[in-house]
Amino acid sequence: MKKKFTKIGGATLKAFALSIALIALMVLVLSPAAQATTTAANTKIINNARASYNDGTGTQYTPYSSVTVTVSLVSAAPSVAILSGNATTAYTGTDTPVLNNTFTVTATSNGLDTYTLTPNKTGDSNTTGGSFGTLSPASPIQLGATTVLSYVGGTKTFTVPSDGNSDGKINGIDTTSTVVINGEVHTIASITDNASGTSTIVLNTAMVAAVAAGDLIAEQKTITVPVKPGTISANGTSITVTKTLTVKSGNGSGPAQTSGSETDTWTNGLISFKKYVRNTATTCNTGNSVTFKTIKYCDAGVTGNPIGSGSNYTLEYLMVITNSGTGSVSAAKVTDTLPTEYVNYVAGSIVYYDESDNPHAVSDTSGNDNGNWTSPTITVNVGGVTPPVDSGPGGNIAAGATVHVSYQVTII
Ligand SMILES: [Ca+2]
Ligand SMILES: [Ca+2]
Repeated sequence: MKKKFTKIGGATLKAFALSIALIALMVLVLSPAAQATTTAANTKIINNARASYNDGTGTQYTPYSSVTVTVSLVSAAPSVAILSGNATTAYTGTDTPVLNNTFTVTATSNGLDTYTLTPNKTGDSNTTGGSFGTLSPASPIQLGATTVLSYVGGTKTFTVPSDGNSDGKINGIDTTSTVVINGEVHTIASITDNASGTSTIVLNTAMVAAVAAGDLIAEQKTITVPVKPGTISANGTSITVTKTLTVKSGNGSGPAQTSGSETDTWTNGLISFKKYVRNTATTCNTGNSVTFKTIKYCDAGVTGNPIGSGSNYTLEYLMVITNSGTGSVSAAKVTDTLPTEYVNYVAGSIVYYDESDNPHAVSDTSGNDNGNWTSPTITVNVGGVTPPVDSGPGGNIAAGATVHVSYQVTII
């Protein structure tokens, strides 16, 4: 840590006395082994010098001189760390939901400094453009800092230099502050803020690591950056937004530090839906087909006889619902309206197959399970092992999962 010294006081001195005072001050500056490794801003370095001599007439003189130096604030790049890691949520619409990223910012200046906060979008994908909401707390922020003079009575209590102003804060640190000392995070139990000499800081918890004179007591704050996903470009594909946080000391004119990169992801489900049919008495061989639980269904070329013919009159439909997106879908419901002038629904024939292909019979009555037949429409809530009751919204289908619904009709 560099030091700057500002001369704020002095006197008209005889050359001899002045030289003594300056030599004393130089010793003070040039003997770091005897001094703190870092000195807090606003520390008053008060140096008293006294000369004594005999002017040759036998008269003793002892002129006295004092000079006070105030240590300046030296802005330094803060420490900026990601507190919450990469986050993932399901996209639900333009700029929703917002994901909150948190960062810790820790002072490294030697006193109360003002820091500007700037989130930087370093990349995004599958969106019209991710953006940021208002930071909390808003930029700029202030972080206090001071330095240890000594332990007092254990490992919770420190003396620190007075900041020259008894205002209830020591270089910006008070009982609401979170501070970092030698890498340990602590809260403040109490402070004694004296106008001169030394002040005192008492921690709530004892230090584990050793602390030496000159170690920084640095305030830390947590910054929340709200990240908005923008509007999705391609359904079924995730949105990503990558960002960093840059923090500049010296109210934006001092050294800066930028956090590591953090990527948020908004998943998006996408349902593909396909209906197939088979005649339960024959095997279909036309069009596109799917084999489900060893039975083949087709999307074309299936034939059947009217029920009055006595054979080949039962058709079985199979609906395949696949989530091919990156996120789950919700409120998944299937409805199918039958051409009742040509077919009759086979009572009790609805079966729901869950994501593990396990069958679940669905009663034709409304409100007692996840589906019903209310002529001319079949309604089935789907998703999960036990989808929600059909009087409400449908269920959730996980990314990559497939569910099925089947039912039968006879040809009139
Ligand atoms: Ca103060
Ligand atoms: Ca039912």
